[in-house]
Amino acid sequence: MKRRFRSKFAAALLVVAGLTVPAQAEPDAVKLFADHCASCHGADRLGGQGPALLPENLGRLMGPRAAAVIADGRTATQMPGFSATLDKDEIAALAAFIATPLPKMPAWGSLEIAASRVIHATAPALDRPRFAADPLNLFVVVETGDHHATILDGDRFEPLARFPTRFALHGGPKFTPDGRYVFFMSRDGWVSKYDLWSLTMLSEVRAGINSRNIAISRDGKHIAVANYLPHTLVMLSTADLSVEKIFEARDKKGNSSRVSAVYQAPPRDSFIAALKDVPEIWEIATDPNAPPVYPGLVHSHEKGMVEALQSSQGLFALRRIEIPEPLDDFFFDPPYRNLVGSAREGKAIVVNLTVGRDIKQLSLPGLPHLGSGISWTWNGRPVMATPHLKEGKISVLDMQDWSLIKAIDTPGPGFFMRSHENSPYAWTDAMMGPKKDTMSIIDKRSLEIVRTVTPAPNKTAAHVEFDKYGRYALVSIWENDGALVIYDAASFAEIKRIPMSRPSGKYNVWNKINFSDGTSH
Ligand code: DHE
Repeated sequence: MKRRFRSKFAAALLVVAGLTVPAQAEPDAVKLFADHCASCHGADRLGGQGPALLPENLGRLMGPRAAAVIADGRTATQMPGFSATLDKDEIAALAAFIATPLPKMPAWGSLEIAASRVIHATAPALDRPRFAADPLNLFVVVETGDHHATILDGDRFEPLARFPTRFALHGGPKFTPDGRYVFFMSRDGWVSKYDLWSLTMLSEVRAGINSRNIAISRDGKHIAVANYLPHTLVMLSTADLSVEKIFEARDKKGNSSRVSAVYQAPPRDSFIAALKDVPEIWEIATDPNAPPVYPGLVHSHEKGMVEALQSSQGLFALRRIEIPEPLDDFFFDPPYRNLVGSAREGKAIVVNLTVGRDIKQLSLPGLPHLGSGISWTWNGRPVMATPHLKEGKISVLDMQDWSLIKAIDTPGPGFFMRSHENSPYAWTDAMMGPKKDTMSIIDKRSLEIVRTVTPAPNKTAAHVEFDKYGRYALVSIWENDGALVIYDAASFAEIKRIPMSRPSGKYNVWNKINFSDGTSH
């Protein structure tokens, strides 16, 4: 800063003296990046010890926010601040540079994925965990403030382990059906396998450049990774994170698409994938004995011709479900017969997976966040409820005819919603609005808000998860100096508060492996 001020002052003196001023050179962002950033973030900006610096991966961390991180660094990470080394214009040039897409996206296929694999340890042969706590009532807490995860004993609420994770984990971690192993995914495409019984990080692989989420197969043998960059759906073996298959995401006409998410459909023994840019939903068999499906004709860009794809059967057989328009953010009914997906302009579409077509259009304004929906039985009818990202309400829908039963007004637009089979209450936040510090508790019988709690005034409260028995509700205070607040789920009294660094989500092993109706899947 001082350096630039001095040079501007000198330039002004030259003008006063009637001499010409050489034009002030713009900072050379490419050189600045090579000198100061490349050693950690990779010369190609695809990441290294630090995360990838691409607009697709940075999300909201762009412009002034990126400049602030470059200037001041990031607490509890190895990112130093550069305000003493670089002036304001140089920092602004770097922030603009990392917000510019790469001219050409590099290949990220099976060779690159395989080459990225890191084996940290081998899983020890154990017939039970190395700790006394109930392994099925553990919570995995993702702390995105300083990129760590905590393993919490769900009976005593004492941490058993805390370890660093990859930068910016997103989506729920996924568990093997026995609850022993958990898999995390970062927005940079890293998939990490952790052994909950020995509390050890085992292995990691980079399955994409910009990834969305992961799903695990019913038998726990395969992980699917949904990618925005490149446009692929990657199948990995859960045993050693090796690549089993890569699907290039193209519709029947050959149009390429980002894959916005992938989910496990346990009763169907399949993965269901949402394609962001084309009007298809994919179902991929995870049953080695799946019957044949006929994907039909596909335009092949590589060969410049239309070709008939072979029918496929067995493991990873691909079924294309054609829909009127691309759908995102899915909610599945408990038997996984229907899904509801968000379309544009306040519309949601119900797709019947058995017949493979759309069966109903719903008007759901206010941007419903269907992926956070939960279901229960109300007056003998199966219902689902979803928060809205742009309106302070919860929509409760009848899952037989998909009519709106009630729109419950809440203190503000929210992101997450949770309950448990053993609890009559559902909890939801208002984190997208001014009342971001409140959590509303809804009685699932009366469909009324019966209590609003404020865990920490003026601090964002979000994301609830119940313990295995539905006795306690764990709420996050979503700040870097945040906490996990444990409530008695019946009396709503606070039981305990554990300091944590922006605990973005917490996941109970039992609820996850049993696909509880009250939690995300
Ligand atoms: Fe998420 C889950 C998509 C932004 C925190 N988010 C999911 C899932 C999807 C999704 C498809 C389900 C995946 C799964 O668990 O397997 N999220 C999106 C978006 O499209 C969106 C709106 C934009 C984006 O940038 O991707 C988005 N999500 C966010 C955030 O800004 C949040 C609040 C902060 C963050 O860490 O990125 C956020 N998303 C989460 C969390 C879950 C999640 C904590 C897991 C919830 C759960 O309980 O399972």
